[in-house]
Amino acid sequence: MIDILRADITTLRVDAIVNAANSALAGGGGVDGAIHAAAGPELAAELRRHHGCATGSAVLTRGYRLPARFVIHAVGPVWRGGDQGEAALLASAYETSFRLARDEGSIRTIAFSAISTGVYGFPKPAAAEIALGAMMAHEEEFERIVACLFDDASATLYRETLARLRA
Ligand code: AR6
Repeated sequence: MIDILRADITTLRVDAIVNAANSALAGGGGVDGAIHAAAGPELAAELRRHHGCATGSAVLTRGYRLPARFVIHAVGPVWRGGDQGEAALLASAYETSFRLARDEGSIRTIAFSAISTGVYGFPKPAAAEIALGAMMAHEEEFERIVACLFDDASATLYRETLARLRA
């Protein structure tokens, strides 16, 4: 089941949430900043042991003070006009996140932020297609997959895109 929610991802009671991180895994603004603030300083301490993460990949940590037990820190691409492999890198960030979640073994419910669509500038309609395409491909492996959007316009865009992809 794919659910589209307008919510602050740090409040969701799911097994894992997927963060929009940077390749230094250094924390930052946006959803990353909100997740670090809610999880507490232990999250940054665990991330320091990873020495970064390539664009298009992801790492899994515990959730500490979050309601979610795990955080998957996915690194999406910065949008540079679309001819720098951005679409494939964004798809890879989703695929790696799903693989880490499946390999962990106990994750049945997972919520994704809209990776790369904030300060990284990925056009939202194209990002929605990539995100929802990946979610549909993995739908049977999880009890619940949440697409978590932070504003009403994005939630509407995702609902319309999902309806189109399912048609
Ligand atoms: N819950 C859910 N979604 C949120 C929240 C929240 N609390 N806050 C923001 N969003 P961004 P990026 C949405 O900029 O583009 C950071 O500094 C927001 O509306 O957080 O991948 C990192 O450290 C947007 O649609 O991530 C990186 O350096 C989406 O989250 C860089 O930004 C992603 O926006 C990553 O940029």
